[in-house]
Amino acid sequence: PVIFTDLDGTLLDLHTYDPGPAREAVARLQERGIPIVFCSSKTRAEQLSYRRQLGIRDPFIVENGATIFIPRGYFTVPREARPTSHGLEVIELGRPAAEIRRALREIRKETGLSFRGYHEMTVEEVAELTGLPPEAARRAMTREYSETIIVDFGPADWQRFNAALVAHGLVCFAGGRFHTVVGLGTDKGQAVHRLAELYRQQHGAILTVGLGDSPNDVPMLRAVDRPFLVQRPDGTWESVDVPGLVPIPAPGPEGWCMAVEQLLTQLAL
Ligand code: 2M8
Ligand code: MG
Ligand code: MG
Repeated sequence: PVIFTDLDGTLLDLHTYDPGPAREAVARLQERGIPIVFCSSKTRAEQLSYRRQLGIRDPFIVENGATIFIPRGYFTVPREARPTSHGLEVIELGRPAAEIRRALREIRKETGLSFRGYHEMTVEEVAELTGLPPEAARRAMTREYSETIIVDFGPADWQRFNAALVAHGLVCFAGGRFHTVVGLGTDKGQAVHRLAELYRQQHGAILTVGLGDSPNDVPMLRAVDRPFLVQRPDGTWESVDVPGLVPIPAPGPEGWCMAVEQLLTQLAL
């Protein structure tokens, strides 16, 4: 199998950003040579830091499906990727962050709707808002293919906002707490399909597994053979429509462990 996993609220605790008990489950997968592919709204800088911390060397999908990073030499099959820094190859699927930020400023003028992006805040503000230490807040702000926004308007204005986004070739996804804007057509699911195809070219048939907690995980959960949904910290599940979905009766990293346990038992691994 290949595991595609969300980070915040799934592998990481939504509030402490720590994998806690999931470290052990990560190690169990690694002992069995099972790839763990991060698929999150987090940036390249943020994900590199967690990969280092957990000793994970597999490809990773950043900024809500906007880009795939692959360690050089990981696949030997031909692929449309170009070399970049840190010994990585990149497959860009989304739009550059600078374009997204420019369009968001235009949308604000056109609609009069009130929202703020990370790029309009100080490191201290983002740290305060997210509960991340300043260094980690800086990594979250180093966005290459998306912008995270905090909206200051009610449900009635969402239709207008979404229409303006589409007119500018953009789309917005709800994460665990905030909203992240990416290029239209970008989502976690299409990145999973693309990367799963590379695994298939390299290894033949593979079983794909997905773990998530939030609405932005739905396209990823729909793209995999075995979709798992962990609980929110309050012990409820996000209401999502995914065929074959397995709800796990525990939140975040605790649920992550239970899902891995279930999977390894089912596959007799
Ligand atoms: C944003 O992601 C979260 C998790 O899905 C969200 O949208 O609620 C992103 O900006 C991410 O890069 C950042 O680390 C996180 C901090 O909570 O917020
Ligand atoms: Mg999440
Ligand atoms: Mg996420």
